[in-house]
Amino acid sequence: MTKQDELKQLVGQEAVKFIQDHTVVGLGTGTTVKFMVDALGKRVAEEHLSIVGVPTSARTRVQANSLGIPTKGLDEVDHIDLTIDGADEIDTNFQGIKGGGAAHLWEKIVAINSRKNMWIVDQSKLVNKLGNFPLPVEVIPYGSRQLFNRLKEQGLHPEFRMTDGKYVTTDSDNYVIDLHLKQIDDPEALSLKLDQMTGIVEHGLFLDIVNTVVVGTPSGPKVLN
Ligand code: ABF
Repeated sequence: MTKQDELKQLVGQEAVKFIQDHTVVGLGTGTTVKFMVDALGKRVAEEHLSIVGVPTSARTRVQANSLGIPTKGLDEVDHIDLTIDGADEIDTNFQGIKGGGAAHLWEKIVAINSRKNMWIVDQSKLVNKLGNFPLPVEVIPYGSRQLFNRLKEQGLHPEFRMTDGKYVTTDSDNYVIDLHLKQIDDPEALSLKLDQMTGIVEHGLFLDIVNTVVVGTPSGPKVLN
């Protein structure tokens, strides 16, 4: 296990301590969350916890179910008490970029329907300014090439996310375009601009969403509120 994975496992295990019995928990996506779900499955089995997980991706649902964690869709629960998710970048204002795993649409839908949101990250995700991580944008396939050209004309350095020569598709069968911006000086303004572009379903700027960040550091997990 790499040093980074050890930090991810550390925060995954720390995050699970915040889960109470009889709660509805939003389960994020990514390798850090994978460690958290593993730890949660252990707690559910050992303490016979009665919880419901609301997954943010098909792969998280499969993992949770395989560990005996009951899951429901977002519209099958009354509310979510706490969502625990990963992130690709978090700045000093607790603003984040998510979507490296092509799941940010469902993640954002679950997050805005959660009473509390927690991100679990290794310390490499903490940045002064967002943008070095390419900003994921989920787009409708129809007209996406025209949209790509429009993004390029606006100097947003778009690239279709591809794998093995094929478009990466999301759980909603959309495409992902990553914006290689290097630095985002005004995330709020960029968020508004992208929200107004027809064909864009959702972008990976998560602004004013998270309440608590658990950071894995060599001296142990740090809980930031
Ligand atoms: C997910 O967690 C994505 O939004 C984000 O890309 C990912 C972080 O990945 P990892 O935990 O594997 O570093 O929520």
